[in-house]
Amino acid sequence: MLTFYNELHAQHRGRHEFFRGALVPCFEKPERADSVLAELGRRGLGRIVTPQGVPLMSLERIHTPRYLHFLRTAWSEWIALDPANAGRDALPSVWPVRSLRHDIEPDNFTARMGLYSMDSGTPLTAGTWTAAKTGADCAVNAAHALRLGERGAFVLSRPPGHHAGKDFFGGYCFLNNAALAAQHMLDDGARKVAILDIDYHHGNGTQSIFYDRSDVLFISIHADPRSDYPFYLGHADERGEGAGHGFNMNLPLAQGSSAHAWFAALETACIRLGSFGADALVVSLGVDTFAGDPLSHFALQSADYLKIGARLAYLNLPTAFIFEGGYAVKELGVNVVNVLEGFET
Ligand code: SP5
Ligand code: ZN
Repeated sequence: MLTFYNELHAQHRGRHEFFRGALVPCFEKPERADSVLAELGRRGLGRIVTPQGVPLMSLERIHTPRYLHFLRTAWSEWIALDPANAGRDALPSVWPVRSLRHDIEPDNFTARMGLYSMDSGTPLTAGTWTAAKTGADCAVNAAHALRLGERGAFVLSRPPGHHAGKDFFGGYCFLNNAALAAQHMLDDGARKVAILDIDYHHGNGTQSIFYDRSDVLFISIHADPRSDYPFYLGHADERGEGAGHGFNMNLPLAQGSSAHAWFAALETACIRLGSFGADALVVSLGVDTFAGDPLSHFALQSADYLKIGARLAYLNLPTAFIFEGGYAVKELGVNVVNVLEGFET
């Protein structure tokens, strides 16, 4: 399996996220990718490739030009407000909720941070654009490799992507790598692409991007949004709208669900994937379903990730694995690489 990786991911290095009235150290940190890279090396699982840069036009297939412009220029605007900001992360503090307007982009930088975000847990830093862009490059390159005949590809990038919508960041995500990979394959001639999101958190960004489309099936297994981030999307009754009706499937599970319950949901997902008839599969691979994850409340053990990979291989589709969440840094490498090894063998 080819792994697409760019060391510039480390340019995104948030100091703090806002949590219960305090700034706490970021969970989403460069050491996460280091853990996976080290384990890939130990197991010798295929080549590691630095991606070619893709044109901004590829990102505009998913994200709005206005949002991309904001992300590219945000850091320089932030430090222009006050030179001392160079030593601080940018976090939003005001949002246009119901009854407020979204159609006029304010001049004020803080107001634009709120317009283009969904939470205060996702710091924007000096290297955020560089890291997010090179991560998106990895995703598009991996999609291209599948179109050229590879059976599997792994996108080892950060920040993650599945919470980011067409014009907003949040949940540690800025550019939706899974959506970019799926769209690239469609633009390159695939007729139908499925996205299976197995991160602990619902992939609200990916769902919202494809909600009215029938050429992309989105399926997500995640913690019930009544109790867990992103809270406001991910319920079982969200099935898609218009032409997309029937092409969105949410499989929420209660906090504390067993590995057995999780694998039953995976089986439901695989049956729908089989009937869809996709030309390719994108997996949003979060391993925050691990029993030892500091943010989450599922019960998967390291050996379970081998079983996931094996089950997905049985679907017999060209598959791109996109790294999403997972915060138990020490075990992260083993858990992620177990999925890839289970897929390969
Ligand atoms: C990609 C991904 O997994 N994003 C997850 C975003 C979750 N954001 C909310 C985190 C809340 C932090 N809770 C700290 C609990 C410490 N016990
Ligand atoms: Zn997650």
